[in-house]
Amino acid sequence: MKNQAKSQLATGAVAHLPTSDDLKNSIVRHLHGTLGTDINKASRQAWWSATCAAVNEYVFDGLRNTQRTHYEQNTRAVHYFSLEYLMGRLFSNNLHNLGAYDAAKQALAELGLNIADLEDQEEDMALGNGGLGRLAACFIDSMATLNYPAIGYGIHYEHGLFKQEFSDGRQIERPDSWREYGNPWEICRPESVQEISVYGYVETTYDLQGKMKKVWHPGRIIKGIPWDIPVVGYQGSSVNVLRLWESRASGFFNWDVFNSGGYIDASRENVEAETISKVLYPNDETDAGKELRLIQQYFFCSCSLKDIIRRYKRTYGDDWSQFGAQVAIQLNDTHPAIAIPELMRILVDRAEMGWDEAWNICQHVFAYTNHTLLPEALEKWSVRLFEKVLPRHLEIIYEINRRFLVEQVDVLWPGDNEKKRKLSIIEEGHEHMVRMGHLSVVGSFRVNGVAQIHSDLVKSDLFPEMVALWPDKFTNVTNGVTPRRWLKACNPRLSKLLDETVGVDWPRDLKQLKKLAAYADDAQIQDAFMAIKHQNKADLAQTVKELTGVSIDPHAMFDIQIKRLHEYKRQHLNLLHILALYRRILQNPDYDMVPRVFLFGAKAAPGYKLAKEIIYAINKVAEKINSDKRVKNRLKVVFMPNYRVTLAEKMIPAADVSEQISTAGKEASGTGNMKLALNGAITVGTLDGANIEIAEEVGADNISIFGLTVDEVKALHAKGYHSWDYYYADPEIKAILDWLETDYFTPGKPGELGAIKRSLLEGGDPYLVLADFRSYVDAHQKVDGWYRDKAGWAKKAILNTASVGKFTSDRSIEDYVERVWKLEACPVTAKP
Ligand code: GPW
Repeated sequence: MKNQAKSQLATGAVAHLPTSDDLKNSIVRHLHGTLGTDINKASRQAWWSATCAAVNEYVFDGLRNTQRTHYEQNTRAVHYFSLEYLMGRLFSNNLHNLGAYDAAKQALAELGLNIADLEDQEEDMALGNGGLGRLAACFIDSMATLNYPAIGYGIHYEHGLFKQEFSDGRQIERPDSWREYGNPWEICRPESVQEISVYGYVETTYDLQGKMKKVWHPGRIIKGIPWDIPVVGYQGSSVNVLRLWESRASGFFNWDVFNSGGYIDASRENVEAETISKVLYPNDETDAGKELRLIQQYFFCSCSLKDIIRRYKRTYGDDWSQFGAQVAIQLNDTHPAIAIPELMRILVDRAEMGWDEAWNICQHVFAYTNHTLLPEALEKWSVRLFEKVLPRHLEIIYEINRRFLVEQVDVLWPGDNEKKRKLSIIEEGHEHMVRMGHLSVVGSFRVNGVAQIHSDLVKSDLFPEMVALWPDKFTNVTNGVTPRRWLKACNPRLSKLLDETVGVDWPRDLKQLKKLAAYADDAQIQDAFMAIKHQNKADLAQTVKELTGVSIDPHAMFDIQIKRLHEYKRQHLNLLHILALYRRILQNPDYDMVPRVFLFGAKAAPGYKLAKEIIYAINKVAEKINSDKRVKNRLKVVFMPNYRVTLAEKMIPAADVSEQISTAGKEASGTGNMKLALNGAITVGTLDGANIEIAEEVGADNISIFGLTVDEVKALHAKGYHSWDYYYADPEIKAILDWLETDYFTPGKPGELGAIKRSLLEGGDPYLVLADFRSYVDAHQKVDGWYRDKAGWAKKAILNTASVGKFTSDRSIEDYVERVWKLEACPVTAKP
């Protein structure tokens, strides 16, 4: 009853938040009227669908009120363009944000159902690879919560990120068919269909006044159909929209072929058109350079721009003067950068606007977030491919570049061809390439990195000349994570303790957690905090048993590394440490260490050979260690299969130690680091990305920092790094690497795990694993010592939770609003 009374208090877009009786009635009504079944024979799937339909009555109510308010207020809005949205499940998230989770739990209990069982009916919506896609999901949650008029635009992939299985320790990819049995959270909007063009050629024509005009004769026309996913702000504040485009063959285009007997050709064209939104590219931080990927990027950018323009014209007709004031577009990395020449094309070719006026509009609309400095992730498209797929856009890019080089570069550095070569949007080499990062900087009014050190490096190392041209263009917005999903929903036990100690406002005002610091030495709170951690660990142990068959002891220290598999993230450094501990145990049966469970979760891009070898090596080492009686449970190693948002929600609340061990300068920010610290894990980390800011917030006593700094990494590379020196100088390193090459972990098959050693020695160890090894082992030794002091550890864990309020995505969004978007919040009230 208390919960019911509380949920009624919320105000915002949703007029009446549901009580458990409301939900119960509605669920049964939907079971009958929507699912065509009844309570005696309904499957779990049917119950889940009926419950979602019941929840949607409130969600859609909020959606209507929000859209009406935005239309009436005619507010400036931000349009978030992203190829990826890693949403995870929406059922419990929507319930929590509606303030109706407890009501639903009760309603379902009264119907004889367990809410957790229903939650497990839902597939993850995995339309993203990792951090970049999950950031987009956190941001749209925060924008709705803070009442900012915002739309997320992206692609409605039929298949999201592949599912991962292990076969004899090796990664196998299986297709993800998240929508096979429908998706209750999306609404198809056929009335807002768009058409876009690709391929073809450009004709130069002249009108009667002799004015030149470019006419693009496309080779293909493709339809984009929008699916809207409501994004429920916390306590039902606003309900915004994530609009995802699905590609279809354009009907009329195929009709002739069809009628002339070309049924097969016509259906082939259908297949090709529908291929565009068929599958998410599984490469994280690598530029595949594939034709279909460029078409995906253009497809959703063009559909989205036309959608924005259609909405704008409803109010302003052909008066473009307010476009820059009404529309902000945030480019999530360079993946949607093609939107810049596309808007130029629409303005210049279609609206017949002069170039300068059109360019002025673009430069008031676009802002660009850079998420990486890794050279292999900086997108480049070959001019040849561009010419084939988007011939008119290539011409426009050439003109943008010509003017940039003449009007900007040559003015600041007259006659300096080296500067022009370096700054040109077109890279000259044996194959000419379009540099999408350069295009994004030139076409945007603001450029930001995602953590302070990363933003500094964007300026100093990536685009120093651009900074000289436009010093005020560059800024920082440190990433954040939504505390609704990453604390309130995933860690209900800790959330309850927080409600009781710091009050109930922390989910929308995370700085409130600071009040918890006053209890860091309080024995009762320490016990409560650690009891919660223990329960979460026991729950995870159960999941581990079910998924892998491995038994782990919740009394052991849980040491967790969860993130995509990448050399720069250095999962193999973690593995070398595990091998060092194992070897010490074998050499000294009484080796004294705090029992530890090392848990990994990571997918490797299907074509990333070494990443897959690292997964294989961890699995093989795990097998050996977990079955070795001599270890006496001091060590366990578990690689969780199919790491995804839903698994993260189970692992993060159970972590004692958070592994954030990238080579300094390589991880732009990281966001898992924030989630783990928020849930009371202690970080073992390098001074990289947001780790630096986490260390500032939690203080040196509550984090274990190791390794070379960014400056030291640069200095080492400058003087020449020789990984062999570490191999010969450090007997433990030598022994471990040699061990990996024997058949100890792969009986009868020596050399099976040799790839890691080869990359670290012959390969030159590009990410300085061996250089950081010793200091990494020491950082863990320190953590081992800390853990032996129960009260001391509890204090550190509590202070981590208490100190990381800065890393809410609400703060990131407020930073964007202030430094980039200049938006006004638009509170929504429900129509009575
Ligand atoms: F290469 N990030 C990611 F910059 O998850 F585009 N995928 C990507 O393709 C790229 C970046 C890209 C990540 C960064 O690695 C991580 O450090 C950062 O926290 C995250 O983006 C969100 O900013």
